Amino acid sequence: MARMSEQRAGLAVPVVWSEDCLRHEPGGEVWLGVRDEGTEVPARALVLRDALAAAGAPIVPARPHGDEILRAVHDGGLLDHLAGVWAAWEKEGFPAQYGRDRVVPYVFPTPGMLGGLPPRTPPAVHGRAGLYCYDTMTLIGPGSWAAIRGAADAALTAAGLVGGGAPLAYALCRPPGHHVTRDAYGGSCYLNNAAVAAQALRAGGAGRVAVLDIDAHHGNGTQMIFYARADVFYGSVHVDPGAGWFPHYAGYAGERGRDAGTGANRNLPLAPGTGDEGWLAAVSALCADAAAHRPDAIVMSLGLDAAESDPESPLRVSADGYRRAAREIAALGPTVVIQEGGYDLAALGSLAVAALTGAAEAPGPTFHGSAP
Ligand code: SP5
Ligand code: ZN
Repeated sequence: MARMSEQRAGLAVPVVWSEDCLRHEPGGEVWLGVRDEGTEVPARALVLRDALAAAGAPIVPARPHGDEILRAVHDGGLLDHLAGVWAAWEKEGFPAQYGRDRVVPYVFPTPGMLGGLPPRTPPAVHGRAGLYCYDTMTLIGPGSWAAIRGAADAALTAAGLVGGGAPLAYALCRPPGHHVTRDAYGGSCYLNNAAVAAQALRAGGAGRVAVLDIDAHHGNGTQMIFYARADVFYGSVHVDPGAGWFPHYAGYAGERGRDAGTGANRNLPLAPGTGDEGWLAAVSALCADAAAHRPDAIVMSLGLDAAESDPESPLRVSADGYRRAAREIAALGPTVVIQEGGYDLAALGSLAVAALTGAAEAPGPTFHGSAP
């Protein structure tokens, strides 16, 4: 019974976990023509899980879900490609005969290349590898699809908990997802877990959803999935892509949505070196904008790479900064937290505990509203 009281005293946030997330071993990233070790490694997930469990959070297994929500936010071609490209690559002998142990594209059918020609699906898998991918940093190996699908199931499970009345749930998604558009993956992401969670909340009866993205990088994928929609607001604070940071081509302040979605997109790019003060001011501005859209539910894209010690970004946010930001965001409504980036293995655990502690402090109403 000591155990139970310990749990009551601990972090009261369900941590949705899929063991399959460990099976994705990207084996590095090809950056500027050279294959580096890469920082999106399986150990990230173990560090996060163990720190949250030690803080008392219950670990909840991800439940398998069908493809319906996935196919609402993604092109079916992307899903089928991700599910099958490794097997095709292996069948062609790339790993065994040519030493190519991961799927890495080398030709990308950009609009400039095609000049209006009809889209084709090249029969050769090495030609097809670039069809749904926009960079060279996002490698695919034998266990990748199981992990990608497990991460999406974790997002769907957490969305189900919040849709069922929980004020807060966290999906420990790995690989992350916010760089994936409707039909293109990149940035160490393969399926957009945050967009999947938002769409699941909509399907579960939330009329309006706000996605707030505090990863160090702009979530270009989530932005573009909802860019023309009024029912899902997207807001992000991130390092200024114009200052030389991924994703380079999106994340600028002038991107405000289009058609019905005009005004429902908000970017607050920050200068490299920005710390707690500037970052939290931007988070507050974002929260005010999100609140004006009167969301019934919130998705928080929680990247922990804005932390000062992170090797992938020049922002300088502290653990206490994450705690305060997450508290303010979760106060907007019932919240599904989706793990995005964060690469300093020594800091990840305490950053996640700080963020979820802050989120749990928020006086959030639940989705179904059990108040009299
Ligand atoms: C989900 C997420 O955080 N994706 C990040 C994608 C950006 N990756 C950019 C990698 C650039 C190469 N890394 C070099 C590290 C030098 N310190
Ligand atoms: Zn990031």
